[in-house]
Amino acid sequence: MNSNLYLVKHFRENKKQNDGDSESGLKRIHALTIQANYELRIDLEDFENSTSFAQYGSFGVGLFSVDPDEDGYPLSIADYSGTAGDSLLKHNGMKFTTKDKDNDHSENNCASFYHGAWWYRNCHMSNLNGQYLRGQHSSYADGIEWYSWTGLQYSLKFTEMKIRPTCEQNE
Ligand SMILES: [Ca+2]
Repeated sequence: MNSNLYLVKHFRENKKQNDGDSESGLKRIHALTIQANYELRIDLEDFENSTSFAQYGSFGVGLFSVDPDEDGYPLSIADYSGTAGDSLLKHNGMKFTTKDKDNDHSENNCASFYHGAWWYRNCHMSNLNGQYLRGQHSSYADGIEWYSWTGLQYSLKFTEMKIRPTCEQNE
């Protein structure tokens, strides 16, 4: 379980760096999540030190892809519970968009437009790889946003995505 957590952390760091690097992180997440049913927990913290979380009983990327890289690592996500509200189920089925790879449903590139990399639709309810804008900001949706908790003009202080298998059979 610890190694899995590490991988997700690594995944986040990759995504924070450059678009090209996100692929190796996604590749690892894919390799894990095709092996068993994984759950995802997202922890959030604002600048008043309030915390919340969103948990998803089922999470994976590229689960049905013959070539996940070619396919853009589509997100499979279901079964929300938590205190942050759900800001990710609407992204279910969406491919990962970076500034280099436009896989979203917008006529623009959502990653360029909102300064992140994510499973954008047209464009997002959450943007956890957005810019670190330190709380309330006047620009729109280009910070680290989780819509159902703090809206689209509040950039969170801390976020963390963790996954683990829901049964002990694998990994
Ligand atoms: Ca687009």
